[in-house]
Amino acid sequence: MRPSTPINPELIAKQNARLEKDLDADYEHLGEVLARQRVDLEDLTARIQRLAVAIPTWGVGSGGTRFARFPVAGEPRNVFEKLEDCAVIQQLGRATPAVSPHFPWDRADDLGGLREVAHNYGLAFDAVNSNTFEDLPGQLSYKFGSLTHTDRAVREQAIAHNLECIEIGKQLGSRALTVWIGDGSNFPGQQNLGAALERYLESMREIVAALPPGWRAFIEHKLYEPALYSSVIADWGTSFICASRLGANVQCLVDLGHHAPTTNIEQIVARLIQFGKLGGFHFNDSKYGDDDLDTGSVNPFQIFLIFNELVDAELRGAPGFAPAYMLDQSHNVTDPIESLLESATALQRAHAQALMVDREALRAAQEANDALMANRTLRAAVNMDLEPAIKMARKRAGGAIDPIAVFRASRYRNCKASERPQELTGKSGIV
Ligand code: RM4
Ligand code: MN
Ligand code: MN
Repeated sequence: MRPSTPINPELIAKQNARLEKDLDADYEHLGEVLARQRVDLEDLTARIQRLAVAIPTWGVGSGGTRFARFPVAGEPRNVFEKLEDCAVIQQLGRATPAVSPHFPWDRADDLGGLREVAHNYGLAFDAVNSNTFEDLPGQLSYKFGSLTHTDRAVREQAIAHNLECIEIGKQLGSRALTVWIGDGSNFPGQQNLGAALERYLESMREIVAALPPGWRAFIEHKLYEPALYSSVIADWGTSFICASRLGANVQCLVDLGHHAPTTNIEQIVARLIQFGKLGGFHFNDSKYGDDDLDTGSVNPFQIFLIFNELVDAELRGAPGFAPAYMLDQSHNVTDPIESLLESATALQRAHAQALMVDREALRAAQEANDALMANRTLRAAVNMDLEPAIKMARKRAGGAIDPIAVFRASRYRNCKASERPQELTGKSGIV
């Protein structure tokens, strides 16, 4: 069956036709520039097309803060409507063929039907995210923790939820479980720091034992929030040691916003690659903390430096290297569809720039301790305008040369505003 297309393909074709001539000229020129550097543009374009980034289902709704949430008109009200928005992003941008669901937020009675709907949009399911940081009516409370709670009954409930997520994931065709817990403490002395981590390992052992063959579990660390004095899985060191203890199918997930400002994240990435424990990413950008701003909007150079490590690992065939790329951001003042389109492009750009790094020159400069030349080699790649390759990759894959322009011209948001009347809940919160 042909994938269903929420945006009229003729609109994409019409808009592309207007931009094609300029793109062809720019692409040809870029080809000449790259040829001078002995780089094949067609090869670069093909590599750009191969980068796949998953969309988080919670990202297509408006985000918010502890203070308020200002929903965008026509935002999705359930997982099926979220899939429709993800399909728009994929149809226009062609870099996001998978969706990462979050349970119980995305609960659906007919999982087979859900998988079918995704399939018809040309979408697959990536890592399943569990949620033991919120209470559900009638359940034991996670106020004082979940997988690390002092009460065995609460830990068992949290374990059971993760097992259910694996079961759901099996039916959706997913092959990974991402576990992020908010567990920790707000007061010095509140928690026995060692005992809490012991309980975490004990709980995770049960979850890992239930992973089907070929599945991975990703441990996501986060410095602070909701726990404000100590978090059980606060940093990559804790994440790494737990992943190492738990087995070969457990790896670390790096959410860019989950570190102290000024942390050298690319070095963390290099370490995890070196020891075969890099599971994947939640990409976003930040200035102060877990801001969940759009990827590449504040510090695109950092994303490039991370991709510099990733490309290096790929080129040298680092063992166990198969990171899952996902976005995880909160769109408080923009249209989430537009933000996610821009963010996926930011990742393609950082990836393409990293592919342009002259690895031989870099190695030579490093060997010679020529710091200036080494840094210049990196910046030479960043300074290149690779937009024609990114646009061509998208166009050839059936997407829009200018996805935001097509999205706005489609009036999709206005249509959804009348099709999806919202209930005013007055709820604040991160999602
Ligand atoms: C957390 C973390 C998790 C995400 C939740 C919604 O801060 O980033 O990945 O599932 O937010
Ligand atoms: Mn995250
Ligand atoms: Mn986060």
